Amino acid sequence: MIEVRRLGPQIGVEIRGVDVRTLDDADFAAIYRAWLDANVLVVPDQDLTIEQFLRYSRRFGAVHPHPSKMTRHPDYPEITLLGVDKFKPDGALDLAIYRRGAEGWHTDGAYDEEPFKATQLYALAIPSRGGDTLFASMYAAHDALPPRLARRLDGRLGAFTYGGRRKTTALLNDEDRDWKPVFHPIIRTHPETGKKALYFDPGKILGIEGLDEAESDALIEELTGHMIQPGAEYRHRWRKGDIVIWDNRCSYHRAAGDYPPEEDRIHWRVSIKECAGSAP
Ligand SMILES: O=C(O)CCC(=O)C(=O)O
Ligand SMILES: [Fe+2]
Repeated sequence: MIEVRRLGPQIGVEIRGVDVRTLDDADFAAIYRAWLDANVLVVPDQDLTIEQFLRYSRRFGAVHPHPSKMTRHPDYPEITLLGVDKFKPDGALDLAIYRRGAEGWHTDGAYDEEPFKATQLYALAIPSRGGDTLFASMYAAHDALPPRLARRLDGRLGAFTYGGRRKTTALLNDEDRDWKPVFHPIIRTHPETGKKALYFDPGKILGIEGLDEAESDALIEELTGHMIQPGAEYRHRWRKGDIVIWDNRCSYHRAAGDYPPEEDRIHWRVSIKECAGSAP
């Protein structure tokens, strides 16, 4: 029997009593609907090989290799390794690895022509304390926009690159750092739920089209303050064997980035898009 439990007041749902290796289409459809409804889906207690994790991930969409080539699994380019090789040869902590995803609230893949539909993580090793992942609803952020701001954003496009205004490209190879900006509406309608979201990422946005730089920077600053709404968050405390998938079209997330660096926190991670495409 599948058990469905809400985790947060607006986002987050946990499914128990399933083995994702043997899930039939009807049960998967129920899980997929629960995910669309709750934006973040947790399936605990799974015991997977890479092939099994990839097969399950492909039921959500097309799994694409992440642009950070240096953190790809050597044999499976679609798998990104989180938390692996976090010490440099001289013993220094590599902050780009250790604090990946912890620099601020964001959505994954806004820098892509076809932004990521979802990101899915599978927990292989979890530290004794810290290392949570935090989530928040973009629908709530949109719905709480003051009408004046919502009118100002209506129809506006944002320009996004991998490194954004700060050019944060430490995880990219040199040949991949010159990123061509892509454009997405800041108020974006979710293609499956039809609901509007504040689609915005302060770390990857370069500017808002049609505004001069100072106006655009001020608006980005103002929007950053609207991303997180009280009552629309969920904080995930990881256990080994957890699978967590989040919908990048309607949720923000960030890593807490606070676990003891000498302990392991390792995940397999996949980037999922709506459509199939070719690996770079
Ligand atoms: O490690 C985490 O908790 C999340 C990191 C992150 O932002 C990501 O995988 O996209
Ligand atoms: Fe992320």
